[in-house]
Amino acid sequence: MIMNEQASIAPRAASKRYSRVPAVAAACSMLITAGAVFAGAGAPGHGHEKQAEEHGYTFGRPGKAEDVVRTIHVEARDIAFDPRSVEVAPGETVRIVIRNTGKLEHEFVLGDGHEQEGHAEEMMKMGSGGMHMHDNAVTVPAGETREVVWSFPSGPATLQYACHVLGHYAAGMVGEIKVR
Ligand SMILES: [Cu+2]
Repeated sequence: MIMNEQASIAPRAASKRYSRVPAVAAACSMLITAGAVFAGAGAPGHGHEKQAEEHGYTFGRPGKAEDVVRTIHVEARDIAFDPRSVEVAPGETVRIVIRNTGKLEHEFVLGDGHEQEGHAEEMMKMGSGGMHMHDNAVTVPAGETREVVWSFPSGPATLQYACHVLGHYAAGMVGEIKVR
């Protein structure tokens, strides 16, 4: 009974992956097949694609360096972003370079309102020593530079970039990304 259920679930999982990432699926059809077999046996999935799926980004996806069409520079100060608003085209893959010119550590978290709320909650749970390693978020120590490569949604949207170091978001350390 259980084996039959697993056998019917595995092919669906495989075809779903295939439709989401045709290039990867084509290059790694052997691995996908093997992955489906392991999924049927109850082994956990792994990798970038799986992480994005689990995280459920609703505001685009992690970008690939080779797809980058332009670079946007954002300065993180004590306590604000400059500029406070940027514009990108729908579907565009952009490299965002964040330079911390302040004396405090800052974060750059890209997302919609829901994502910002979730991230703020995570930071509260972890306390002031919390660190984040997500595709859409970086921690930028004072005097340093980090980057995020992001593929924006194919339709119009309004997103945010925010710093969730305790008190910074409330102090107005947030910017707007207009996708249009
Ligand atoms: Cu900050």
